[in-house]
Amino acid sequence: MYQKNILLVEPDFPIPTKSKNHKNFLPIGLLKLASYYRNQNFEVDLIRGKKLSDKFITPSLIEITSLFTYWSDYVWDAVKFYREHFPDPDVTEIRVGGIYASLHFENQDFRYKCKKYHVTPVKGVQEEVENFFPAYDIVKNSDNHVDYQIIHSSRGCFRKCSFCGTWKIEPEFKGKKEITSTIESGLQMGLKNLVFYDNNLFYNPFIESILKELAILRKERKIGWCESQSGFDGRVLLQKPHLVPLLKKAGFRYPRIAWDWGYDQWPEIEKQIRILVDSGYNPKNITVFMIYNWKLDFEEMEQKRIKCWEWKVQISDCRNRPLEQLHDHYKPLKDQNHGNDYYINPNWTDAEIKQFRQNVRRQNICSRQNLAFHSKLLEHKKHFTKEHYNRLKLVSFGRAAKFLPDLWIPSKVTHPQNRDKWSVKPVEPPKNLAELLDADQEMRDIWNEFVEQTPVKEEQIVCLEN
Ligand code: B12
Ligand code: SF4
Repeated sequence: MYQKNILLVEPDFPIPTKSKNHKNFLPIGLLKLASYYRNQNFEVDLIRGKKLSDKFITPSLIEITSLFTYWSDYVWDAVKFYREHFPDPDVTEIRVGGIYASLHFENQDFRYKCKKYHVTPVKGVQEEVENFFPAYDIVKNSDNHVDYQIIHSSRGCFRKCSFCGTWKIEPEFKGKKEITSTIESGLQMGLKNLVFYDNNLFYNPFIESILKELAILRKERKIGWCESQSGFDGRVLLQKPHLVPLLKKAGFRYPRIAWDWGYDQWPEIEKQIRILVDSGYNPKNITVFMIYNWKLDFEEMEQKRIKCWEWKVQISDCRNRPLEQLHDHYKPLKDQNHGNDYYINPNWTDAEIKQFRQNVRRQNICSRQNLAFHSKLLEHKKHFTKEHYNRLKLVSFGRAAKFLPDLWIPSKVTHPQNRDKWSVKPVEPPKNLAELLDADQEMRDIWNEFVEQTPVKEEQIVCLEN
């Protein structure tokens, strides 16, 4: 006999349906709560969006999770929906927890809304819930293929960077001594891949033995790949480079490091990348996190970007969204310089933010695909054949630019055309592009010579001329 009916709610966050079960957006906090309540023999249902349960009519408790502060509207929208359906707080308690709730716990507006809807706010990590293995069975069914587990092998971060909320959500650093007991139930369910949500994985004093444990599990084929969502702490990495070969043996893929501070720090970052490369990581699979729309201005961020181009690593550009920010209506194609739609740092303009984002995106494509330049027209191969495409990739910038009016070179600082106004002009290729390409004898000669001399795979083609 169930004593309580618990409804667990993930608000209708703007996550595309296809990404709902992606490793970035599983409501992991709610899955732990589900196990915790099941253990007490309570009936539990998970709702993703605004719907009523078909398992029970009146929930005794509704647990609503929250994520980014700028998604707070979705949280209150869910609260309103459920409070309207279950108006009596003595019959149905509603609690809101998770990241936004923890970061805004003391905030007046948050408190006011909690009072208005008779909501109990909950701050931070719930120790009593943490020990329960997330109820992946709720999201794992024939339509959804979850083959990974989300893990925290540590909580907190001691660095306390001013723009970051982690040390407010998880104020105390706590590291696990071993990992097998945390993951073994998941391994039995076939969840072989491990996604670490730690803020600072390397800071755990037991990280070495955890990596060794993982390396053994990997050798025994009990686990697949591992990934750390946050970057590895570069300063710890430099002090303990021997962790990187262990990381590799443990099956960590796509290593990430952060370069949040000035351009002048590039030699340090270069050393960190070198350590990763020396342990067998391909630069293409290394990502450098960079916060922008922050203290460092556009010019300096561009210099940092170009350094990453020289290293041929990927950039993950993190637009600064302050912890106080309760909305974000950023639209990549729209001019939003008035600053009402999303946060713009006084050092930046909307056009610079969008330009930097675009530059990073184009550069990442070039690094990944070994291209010397980028052209959106080249991305959409509808205008020419595969051979034309390869010919264009082979010739000098100057020659290619004759055919590709939007050709862009990563190695140069690219400002927006107007610092105060963002505009995006659609670029059209010359009408008869294929014919023009065929008519260019020199380009055909370069291509033929290349094909004759270099029996390489197509994806290895880089710009050869000049
Ligand atoms: C992993 C992570 C990501 C992942 C996954 C996010 C996710 N789904 O959680 C990815 C890579 C997608 C990501 C992306 C970004 N992130 Co992030 N991320 C994190 C990180 C490190 C952990 C988040 C986490 O653990 N989630 C899982 C939580 C919810 O589960 P849990 O902890 O096990 O849940 C416990 C409690 O929270 C509680 N609980 C949870 N829900 C509920 C509900 C109830 C009712 C109760 C009682 C309890 C409860 O109980 C659980 C058990 O103890 C946090 C930092 C941090 N330490 O929180 C930053 C963080 C959330 N990210 C942040 C940022 C800025 C970003 C980016 C915007 C970066 C960027 N500029 O590109 C992007 C956003 C992209 C986008 N789509 O908008 C900021 C948020 C700032 C803000 N203003 O909100 C944070 C706080 C880090 C920071 N720099 O300050 N991120
Ligand atoms: S090192 Fe990273 S996780 Fe730690 S406080 Fe700084 S930004 Fe946050």
